[in-house]
Amino acid sequence: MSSSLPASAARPKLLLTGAIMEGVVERQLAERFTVLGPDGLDAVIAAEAGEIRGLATKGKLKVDGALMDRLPKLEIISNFGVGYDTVDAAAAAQRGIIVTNTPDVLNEEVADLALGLLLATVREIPQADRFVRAGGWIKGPFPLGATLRDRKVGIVGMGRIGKAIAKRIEAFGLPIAYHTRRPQPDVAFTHYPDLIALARDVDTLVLILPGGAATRNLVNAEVLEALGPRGILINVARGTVVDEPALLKALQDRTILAAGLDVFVDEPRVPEAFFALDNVVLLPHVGSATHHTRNAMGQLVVDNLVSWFAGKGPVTPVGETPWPKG
Ligand code: NAP
Ligand code: 8YV
Repeated sequence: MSSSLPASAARPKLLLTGAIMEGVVERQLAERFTVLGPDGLDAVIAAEAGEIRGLATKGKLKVDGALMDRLPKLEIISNFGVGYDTVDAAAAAQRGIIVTNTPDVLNEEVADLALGLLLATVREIPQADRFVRAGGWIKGPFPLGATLRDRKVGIVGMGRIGKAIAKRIEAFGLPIAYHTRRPQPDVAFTHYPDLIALARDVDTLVLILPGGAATRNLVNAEVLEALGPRGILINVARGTVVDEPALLKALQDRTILAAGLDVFVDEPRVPEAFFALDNVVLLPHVGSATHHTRNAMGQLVVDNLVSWFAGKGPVTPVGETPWPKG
């Protein structure tokens, strides 16, 4: 891998693994690069493998070591999204390939959504809306329900977005504690190295940490049991962080009170058993889904590639592939 640009490579070849954002990403990339894919991806890779120097990707398709090995000239993988659990960043690092993501520009948006989902779940806002539409109010009042007032919130993940969520929860006047592997030096909340101990001491868990092998099923039956019958689980992280069948059972058996889920294990397929439950609010992974924020994320995907191929290094490299190299 080399960061120097030969004069003949004025338009480096880029592989697009799927649609990202036509207006913001694809159009700008097409102005500067020879964009290959996403149609006929396999055939394109077979024909152009030795020429592809950049890759832009979003979500679904796994960018693993096997794919990287098919692209011997690959220098950079630019991921649309701050979470890059579909990109094997360790494999990229071993091969000297830079990985970039889209941090910070979505912090406030995702935090807003997390609080919206928390309120919707505790106060049953979608259920109340359905009640009015179905003519239920004519027959009698909507039943009294749970409150945010006496809750203690545990945040799992206290990074960029976790801190933006904490700021909002503080404004609601609720005590906060958190679980991460290492305590955060710049927050005053109580740190729990043990997630089960945190779940036992709070009644509301908000998940905002990366997906991938290291966090798979972190929130399992034991954690849900510790959270208890008043417990509310909000997941705006990744579906894989939660043992989905265990959560389903806890909601069905009412061993926790309710859940608000923006993310699922096999998106966009949501297990149908959730649809029958009135104690869960389901969203289609919309944490960052506004024009404003998706535009900013798309621009960062482009900026990383443009900066790299101008010889200026990546703008937002991930931790596994630091720049300048450590
Ligand atoms: P970040 O700044 O890197 O923060 C990640 C936090 O998670 C850190 O506090 C980290 O602390 C903690 N963490 C990492 N691995 C952990 C583990 N194994 N156990 C416990 N804690 C762990 O990331 P961010 O920008 O806040 O984004 C967080 C995640 O939110 C993303 O990776 C993505 O999955 C998700 N997300 C979802 C949406 C959506 O639309 N729903 C939108 C944006 C992001 P330690 O390293 O000390 O453990
Ligand atoms: C995106 C996200 O919707 O940034 C993330 O990690 O989960 C969301 O902002 C997603 O990455 C796009 O596929």
